[in-house]
Amino acid sequence: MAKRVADLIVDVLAEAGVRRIYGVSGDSLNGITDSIRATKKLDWIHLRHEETAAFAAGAEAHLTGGLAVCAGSCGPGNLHLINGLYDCHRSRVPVLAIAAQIPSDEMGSGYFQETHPEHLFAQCSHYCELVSQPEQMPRVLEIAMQTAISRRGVAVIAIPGDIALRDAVVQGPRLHFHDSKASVCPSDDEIALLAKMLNDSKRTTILAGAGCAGAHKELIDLAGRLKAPIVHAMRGKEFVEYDNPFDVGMTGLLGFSSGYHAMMNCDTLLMLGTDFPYQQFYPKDAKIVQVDLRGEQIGRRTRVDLGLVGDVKSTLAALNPQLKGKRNDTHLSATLKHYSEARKDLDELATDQPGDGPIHPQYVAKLLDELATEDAVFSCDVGTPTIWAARYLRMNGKRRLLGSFTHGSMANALPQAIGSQVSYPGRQVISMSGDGGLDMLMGDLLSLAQLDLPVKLIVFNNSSLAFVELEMKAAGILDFGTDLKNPNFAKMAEAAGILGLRAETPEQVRPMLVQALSHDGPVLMEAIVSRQELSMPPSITVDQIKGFSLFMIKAVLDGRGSEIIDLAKVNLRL
Ligand SMILES: Cc1cc2nc3c(=O)[nH]c(=O)nc-3n(C[C@H](O)[C@H](O)[C@H](O)COP(=O)(O)OP(=O)(O)OC[C@H]3O[C@@H](n4cnc5c(N)ncnc54)[C@H](O)[C@@H]3O)c2cc1C
Ligand SMILES: Cc1ncc(C[n+]2csc(CCOP(=O)(O)OP(=O)(O)O)c2C)c(N)n1
Ligand SMILES: [Mg+2]
Repeated sequence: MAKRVADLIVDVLAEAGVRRIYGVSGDSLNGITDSIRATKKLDWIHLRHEETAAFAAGAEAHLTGGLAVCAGSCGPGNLHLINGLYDCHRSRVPVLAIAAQIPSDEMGSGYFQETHPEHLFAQCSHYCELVSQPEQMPRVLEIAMQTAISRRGVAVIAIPGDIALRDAVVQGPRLHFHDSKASVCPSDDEIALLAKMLNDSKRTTILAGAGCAGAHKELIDLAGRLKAPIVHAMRGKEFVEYDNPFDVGMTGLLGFSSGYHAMMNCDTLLMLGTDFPYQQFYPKDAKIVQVDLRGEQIGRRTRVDLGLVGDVKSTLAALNPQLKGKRNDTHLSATLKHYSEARKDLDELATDQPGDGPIHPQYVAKLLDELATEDAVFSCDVGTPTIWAARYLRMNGKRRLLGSFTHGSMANALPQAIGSQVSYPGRQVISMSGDGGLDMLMGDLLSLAQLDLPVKLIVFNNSSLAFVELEMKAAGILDFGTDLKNPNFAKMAEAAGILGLRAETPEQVRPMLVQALSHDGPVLMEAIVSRQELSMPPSITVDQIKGFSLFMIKAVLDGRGSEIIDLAKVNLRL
């Protein structure tokens, strides 16, 4: 039988090492799904919502470093991919999206389900093209794949269902995909200039981000030579924090006061592979050096005195031998001391309190960290679970941490856990979900049972959109539109064929987590956690204090005095 374009697509993907496609089927995708069924060269990961498919593919790409693929049927089917694709694109993970299109002879007529994916996805992709005849294949597909891999991000092909069913003209792949490992090093002159700046500095602080992946040894060597504390940005946590005697925590609103002060008190800030976005957390007077693989990243977040294009590993390999002389370690020891105090304060917030509660979410997160396996994969929802993950999960070089850190979309954790578990069936995968986050893409709870994915779904049930509530309070406005009237999630999980557990008191948390983590199948464990758990910025600004007292006044005027007492009860417990 003649090969169809759909078969060619499957061949090219399989040949390039792609193992599966995440998606929801539909008429215009029939050619492709039928070819997957018949050839058995790829797995079809059948989900309930296309947004889940895109997030799941992004998680696979993040963990493996390789290309992952998702697909949606024409019109609304592929439109549902969009939020997940934005996340993948902004996180710079290589993902190919196949957006099926309406019949080619109907295009332009306003036909049933007609949209224009090549316009819709233009903003969240490096490449986005319509396949309008078989002769374009596999070239267009291969360009899309090559672009996603080499520029790291999303590429989209839109293909009408009828074109996928036509006979292929070219019969096989024409490209071998090679993940380039080229190294990029600044010039000798630039390295010498950087070495001089650092040799002249008395108090250097390093801000290390996700671009330090694979350069741990060089980074630690550098910090030792400079006697420099290392602050990390959130996406750098999994690559920087472990086996690191120079670690002083994260900075930013969710960070540690020690990370904040280490940056504010340095005379030279060395930014390595980071795009830490918050301008107000950069020092005003220090000299700033930024090293990034992408020249266009330099100077985006702060003024920069010296910007170098290079990968962290090669740059440090060239730089480190040029850092000379004995250095005073006053700055380092002061920041390390500060870090251990800040760490202690946060750990004290993460204890259980026997009795009727409340369960502190920090306690759940700390126990999760303690009980999870050495190579667990964690995902955390945008909302307070991101805070608990940042502060209480310890990375070790084998554990991984996924979030929607750049795009900042809710409901990422469950879909990312699905993609992680599908790609690593033997690993423990833990989703730290908000109740609001779980609600948003709840349909794919059913996928855990259907696909028999032993994901450990831990729900921080605070009956609210708590992070937003906190933002509203900090901004001095009354919280509004943040209540969640929740079902019993554990019972709901049971009804879906998933083990459901519900911890209502602190004493229940540890035994239930042990049970959940050792369960041989999917499990949802909800913990009824306190709602008003403050996660204060490392340095509380006058404005923020103003905001809080304003909230108090408004709340009192509004007759909500009891809420302030609740807030005090939870937070003044030290
Ligand atoms: C609710 C919420 C709150 C948050 N609060 C905080 C917070 O308080 N603190 C915080 O830190 N983050 C916080 N984040 C995350 C934040 O938005 C950013 O995503 C994060 O700080 C960026 O981390 P990064 O710089 O390590 O990674 P990225 O933004 O991914 O930047 C990595 C940089 O490294 C470069 N690069 C890649 N590879 C290499 C290489 N080999 N060599 C050199 N350069 C390379 C890239 O070009 C890029 O510029 C929060 C997110 C959410 C959702
Ligand atoms: C898709 C989307 N919608 C809205 C927001 C704004 N937002 C950020 S965090 C958050 C609340 C999350 O609630 P939940 O998952 O319950 O976590 P919590 O903060 O309560 O722990 C909201 C609404 C967002 N980031 N993404
Ligand atoms: Mg919530």
